[in-house]
Amino acid sequence: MEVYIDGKFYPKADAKVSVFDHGFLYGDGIFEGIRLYEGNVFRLEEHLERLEMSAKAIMLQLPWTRKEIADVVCESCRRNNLTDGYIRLIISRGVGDLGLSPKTCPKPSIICIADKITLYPEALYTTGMKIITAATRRISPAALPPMIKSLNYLNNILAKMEALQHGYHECIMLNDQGYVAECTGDNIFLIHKGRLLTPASHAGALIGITRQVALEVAEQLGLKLCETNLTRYDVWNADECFLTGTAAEVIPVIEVDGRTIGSGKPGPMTARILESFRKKVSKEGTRIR
Ligand code: PXG
Repeated sequence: MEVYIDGKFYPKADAKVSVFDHGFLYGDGIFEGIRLYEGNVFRLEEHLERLEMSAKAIMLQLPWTRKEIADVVCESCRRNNLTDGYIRLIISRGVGDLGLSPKTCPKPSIICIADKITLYPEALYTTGMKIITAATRRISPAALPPMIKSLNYLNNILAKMEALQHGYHECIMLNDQGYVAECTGDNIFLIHKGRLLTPASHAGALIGITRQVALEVAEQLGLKLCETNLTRYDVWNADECFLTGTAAEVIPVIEVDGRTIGSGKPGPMTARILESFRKKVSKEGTRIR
């Protein structure tokens, strides 16, 4: 495997960054997780647009055009002979002095890792997943807007550890007001009485690329879309529940906090959304070759 760092490809063992990189020292940077399906990069434009918005939010001037970044992504896939894979695109503030100020970092670094990822065991996509609510709250937008896909994942990692400690793969994170925000690396959706419900971004949800796809296909399936505040009560009493993410794709949830969701089996609408999602990823995208 070869990793792209600032204009060159390095073998995995030699793909290293400086300990003075502020991405490492302070988590000062942003990233995207992108999928490659059948030789096509899924929703590349959307990912790059979100990257640009994250960059703007942290006042990081990207010294590359969108086209140049897109080329880095595609070239990383070709270099590694990938047809299907997972791409981690990272922009860090770059090398600087000790001290928080980004002013000591003259140029940002760009890193692209093209590899494979499996987030949850394959069986869970057919049996459905059981999750719990974490005590750790999603960071408030007043502290750090959760829409920024930053290199600061400690908030989510603390929640993820709670899930794992209790024997679960994933957990719901509530926002500081107690409304459902999202899971640690996935957005959450409910289906109730013919409506598709999901927290709005201001409730603490990342504006997920897969979330957008789920909204599109649900609308095509005739569901009414509703971005609204959701409580745990709403989740427990939903007909169906599923999570979306670039790595997770669309995964059914059958139990939350010990409460069975719907029939206790992956729901029929969830199955149709998953099916439409799979069709979309196999025919859309930016060709790498
Ligand atoms: N919420 C959070 C906090 C995320 O980090 C999502 C929602 C889903 O967004 P997308 O755009 O992917 O539909 C994410 C994305 C990983 C991993 O390594 C995590 C994500 C994406 C890819 C890999 O666990 N999170």
